[in-house]
Amino acid sequence: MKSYSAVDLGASSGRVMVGRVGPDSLELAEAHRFVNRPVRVPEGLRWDVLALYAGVLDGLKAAGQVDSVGIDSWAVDYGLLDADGALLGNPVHYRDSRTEGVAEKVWATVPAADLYAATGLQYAPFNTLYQLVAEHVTGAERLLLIPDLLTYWLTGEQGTELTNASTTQLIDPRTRDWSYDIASRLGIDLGLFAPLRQPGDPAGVLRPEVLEGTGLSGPVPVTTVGSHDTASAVAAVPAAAGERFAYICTGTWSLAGLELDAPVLTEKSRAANFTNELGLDGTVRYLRNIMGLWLLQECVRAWGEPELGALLLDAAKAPALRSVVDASDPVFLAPGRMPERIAEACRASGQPVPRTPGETTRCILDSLALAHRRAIEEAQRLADRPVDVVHVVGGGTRNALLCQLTADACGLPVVAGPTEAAALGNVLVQARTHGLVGDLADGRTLLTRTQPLTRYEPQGDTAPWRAAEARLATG
Ligand code: LFR
Repeated sequence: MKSYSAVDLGASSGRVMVGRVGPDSLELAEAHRFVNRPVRVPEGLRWDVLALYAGVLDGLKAAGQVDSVGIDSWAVDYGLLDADGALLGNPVHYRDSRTEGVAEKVWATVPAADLYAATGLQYAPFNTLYQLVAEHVTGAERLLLIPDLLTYWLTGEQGTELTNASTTQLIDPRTRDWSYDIASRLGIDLGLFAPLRQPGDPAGVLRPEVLEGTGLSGPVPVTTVGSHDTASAVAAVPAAAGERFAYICTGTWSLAGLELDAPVLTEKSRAANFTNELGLDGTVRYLRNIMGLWLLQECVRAWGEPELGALLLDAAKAPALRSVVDASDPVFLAPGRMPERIAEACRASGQPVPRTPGETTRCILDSLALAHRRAIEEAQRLADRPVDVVHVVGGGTRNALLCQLTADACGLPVVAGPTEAAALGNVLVQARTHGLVGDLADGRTLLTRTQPLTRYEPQGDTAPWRAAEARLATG
């Protein structure tokens, strides 16, 4: 048996999990969980990255002695360092408004079609590329993506992990290397980035001060994992050998799509705003970003944090598919006024406005299930890869209503679990470096044998979902 600490930072909470892995066993336990509370200061929305680092250190201490540590987090955001390696300011939150209107400026230099052909990345205002153009970086020597920044603080070593680097929109998904041409046309200095690292590569050992602060005895290696949380989560999709599957990574976001061997860079794919992010072992995550449970989190915040269980019961009783919104629409990206914004969207498309929190919650869950359906249908068509089952992983697996609605909307069985998929994918990559598991498929087989999964069969036919889809298209 070996033990691994998996640090997994999400947009609303961070956790340090301990995975214990043997030749035919895999157990995951939570050592420490802490809130990730972005802070709004006069200049904008910022990550409190020092609080996150403190949470990581507390977590490593609580986890105790392990054979290795791996870090994953949300994508696209970064810290800038000076020539001495000191952090220059708090990392900017991807929901900050500084990238508003930046894409149009970028497209005047590099047309959107050229950008997609070169990078395969969806348009999202927060892609690192647009953030860098908005920021006009001066005075920085180094840019480290969030998991790479924390790895640097833990080990003193710098690198740029590939799966997360692919979300910058500066990577060519065919060569899996930098897109030198795009960077030079936009005047982005790729020298800011540390050398690329692959999942499985060593990332140094915990520094003496870290050992002292956490009570661990060295050397404790840090292993590069799929440091984009979605890369780690997809690595932990418990697909059986040969299964034709789609996946949905649920949490603050819903990331719905397929695992492919090669990117899809067609004009149709660009028009449908599908992304080609890089995964483990040469795979491509072909998916669409859907706003996810963010919509509900923001409503719950606006309603003064009512109890979620009661809200979901009310939602289950509320009339189905009465009103739906486009849950992929970037209008829902920024924080604030979410119940009002959802009401406005319903009104604008000529649908009844939800009146109670229960009705609004139902509208959100129906809208998410509908967006899941659309993404999975379109991904199959665009990639010419039919599927038989949808795997739902991540925090949304706890929401039985969402899982059932997703099965109904897709007209496909949903297999829900594991909930801590990102941490499990993180652990599996570390275990691989010790030879405890083989390739991606072996890791997945181990998950199917060791993790509790719940199956939801589709109920009814998909006609009401198709009708709701049509309503949204013409609204
Ligand atoms: C999910 C995620 C998504 C990415 C978004 C912003 O946590 O990493 O994959 O598009 O956050 O970074």
